[in-house]
Amino acid sequence: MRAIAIVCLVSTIILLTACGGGRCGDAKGACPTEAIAVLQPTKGNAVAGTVRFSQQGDDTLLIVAEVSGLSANGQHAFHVHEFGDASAPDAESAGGHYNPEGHAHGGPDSEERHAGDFGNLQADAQGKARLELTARGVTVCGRNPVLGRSIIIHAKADDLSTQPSGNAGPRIAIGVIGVAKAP
Ligand SMILES: [Cu+2]
Ligand SMILES: [Zn+2]
Repeated sequence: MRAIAIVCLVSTIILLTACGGGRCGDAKGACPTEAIAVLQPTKGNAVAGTVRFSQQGDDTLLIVAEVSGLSANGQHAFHVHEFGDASAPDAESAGGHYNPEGHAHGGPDSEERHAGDFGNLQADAQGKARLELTARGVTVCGRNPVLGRSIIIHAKADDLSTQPSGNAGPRIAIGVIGVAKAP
């Protein structure tokens, strides 16, 4: 009896350890590592595109954004916001920048930054932008998970310093971050 109890206790501890840090997912035990957000324009805008998120190791994301409908040659702030709620026509329902560790606003390379601070997209003369970015301190569904939150694009550039959100102006597109189909 005692041996069985010990085996049970040990396997419970192993299970709990394996499920720590939000890593335990469905019955297969897998947490998704690939996510996608399909952008939809906010009211009065015409932005479209996709943003793909690929988890690299324990605390890094590779982000690939392909966006159209931006102002020609403009810079546009690009952040993860706290909520995956696109219900408001101006996307204010998405809340503020995703900031689970209580830092100040910054840019993707700043020492002090929100987890969701991804800097700016640079549009070309046709209003199209493509960005590949490696961001630290965020994952798809491990530490500081972006899954179920939203990606927002703003009308203006993020100055990477003004608190709390880089003086980036209105929200021109939003995409809710969901599980991506396996490539
Ligand atoms: Cu934003
Ligand atoms: Zn921020």
